[in-house]
Amino acid sequence: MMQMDSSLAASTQASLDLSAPSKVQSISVRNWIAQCVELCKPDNLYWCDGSSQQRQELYDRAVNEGVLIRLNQQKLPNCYLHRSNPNDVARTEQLTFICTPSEDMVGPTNNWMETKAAYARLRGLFDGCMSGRTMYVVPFVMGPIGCPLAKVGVQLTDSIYVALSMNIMTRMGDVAWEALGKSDEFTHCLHSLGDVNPERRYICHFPLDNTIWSFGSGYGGNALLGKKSMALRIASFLGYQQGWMAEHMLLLGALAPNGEKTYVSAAFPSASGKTNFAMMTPPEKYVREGWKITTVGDDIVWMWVDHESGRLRAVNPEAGYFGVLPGTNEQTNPTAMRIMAHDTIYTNVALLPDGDVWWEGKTEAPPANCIDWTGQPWTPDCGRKAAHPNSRFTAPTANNPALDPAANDPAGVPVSAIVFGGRRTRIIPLVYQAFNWNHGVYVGATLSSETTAAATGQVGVVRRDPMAMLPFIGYNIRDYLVHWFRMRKRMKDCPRIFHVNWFRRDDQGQFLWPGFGENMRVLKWIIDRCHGRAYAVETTLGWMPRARDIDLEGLNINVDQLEAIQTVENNSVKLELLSQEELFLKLAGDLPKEMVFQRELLISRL
Ligand code: OXD
Ligand code: MN
Repeated sequence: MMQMDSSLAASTQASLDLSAPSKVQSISVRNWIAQCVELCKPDNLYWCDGSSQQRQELYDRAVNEGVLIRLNQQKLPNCYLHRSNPNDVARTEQLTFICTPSEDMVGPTNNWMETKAAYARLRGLFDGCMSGRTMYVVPFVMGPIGCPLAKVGVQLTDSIYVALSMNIMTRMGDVAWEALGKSDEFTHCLHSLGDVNPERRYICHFPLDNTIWSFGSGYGGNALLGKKSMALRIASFLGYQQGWMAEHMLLLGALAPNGEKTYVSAAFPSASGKTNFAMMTPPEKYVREGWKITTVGDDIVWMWVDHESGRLRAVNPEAGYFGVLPGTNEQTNPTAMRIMAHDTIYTNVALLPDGDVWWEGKTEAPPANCIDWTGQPWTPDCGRKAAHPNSRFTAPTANNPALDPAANDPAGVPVSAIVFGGRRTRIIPLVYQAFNWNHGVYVGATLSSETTAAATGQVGVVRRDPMAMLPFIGYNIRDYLVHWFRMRKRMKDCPRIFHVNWFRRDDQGQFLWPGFGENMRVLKWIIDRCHGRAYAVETTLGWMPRARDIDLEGLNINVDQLEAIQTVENNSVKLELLSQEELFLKLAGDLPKEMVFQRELLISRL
């Protein structure tokens, strides 16, 4: 850990008032902030308290500094637009590191840097990086206040956009100092935009020090350190040590007409519809019958086993949504459209002449003209996209008209089903259920998906993305998989595990399943399976509904077409098995034995 004398910090920054407000009771936090000031040498310190008055002050300041553009306040009250540096629009997995003394701790799926070497390299970058700038002190809590898993983090950042975004995405401000009290247990998050140069961009995690250092990027997944860095990478490691789970999952509640409530979590890779599924508006017919879907979370869940019931319970550690915009509209996600109608930061979308915003897919017809996400004039025939493919909205969960009543309950909610889903054009059927927990872990571990714009790199390439966690497992995947298998033994009544694929296409490239709200029909089968009600047949892959077990009433799809979506060819499964080889070889001698057995069982079913 970085060791520095805090009195030294005070002397070199003579003009800077370092004195922490009295509400900051933790000596450890005070010393750490002093050390970071000494290193980064900001001109000012700004203590974010989470008040609405201060939030307004920061928005005004961000507008004056040109970091945010105030949008049409009649149409979009308290909404702002941010344009990032064009080189800084997505997570940069190749520049993301787990830093530990030995490489074995991070395994074959992470980039590794040796702890001391990483601190040395980054200290060089952080040295003086905030001179002429303000350092924002952003205390925050991940998890509902009072939840046994809730965790305090403190982020120091020179980005006002990051400070304001953290205010939305986390429980930010004095509430965190209260939760921390005199304790020294907090995640140390140091962040600087630096000169936003990809050559000097590092997102480094030090799980053994409960520390994250992120330099050179302002992009959400790289810079809002409570999210991917703390609530997934650091938390997954803590969960492994302490017997709970941090997962890249949405969490929804399904209220049936008879009052039965079922909670379902689902892991889909980045930008593959978690937000849409978590906020799903069921088809008319279901709404009329009295079905209601409510959101607990759309990106991350923390899950633990309740000792009394032996069941898995879950919370959403976040307090906001950082959702993908292209393709989001009144039809695909009306709830999201309500959520982002006020108190929202839009990033990298187009600006309309009347101060409203636009992105591809928001309306069928594009605007006649606008300013694109880079600030250039745009017309529909100019050959460029108006919004970036990974443009985002950042909005508080409190804006959600369908927020689950238990979304902030520190006791969490019981999880009945875990759904894994990939983006697969071919081979993989619409839905099947794993035979049991261990088979489900194998299904999740071999999850594959076509890559999206959420991370830099080629889009549309099939990659194995175990549990949709490939970029977020903060330790060795071998231990992560073993942890999943072992969790079964902690539970008396474990969730059922399913696999879905909304993205299968026909030979003409047309989607075979309409997706979005119609996914309710698949969810209904999943819920009925959890409660021991729906029929399924045993197949090579798992338990599958017969075509007549999925409700198709009111859909333009007949039983034969549904059968086509559910078809599984043995030859295709063989190809899948071969393409899993890459993952198996990566793990090589470290492969948990259950993975080998499950694979053999699948082969034996062919
Ligand atoms: C996200 C991601 O932003 O997974 O949620 O990249
Ligand atoms: Mn995500």
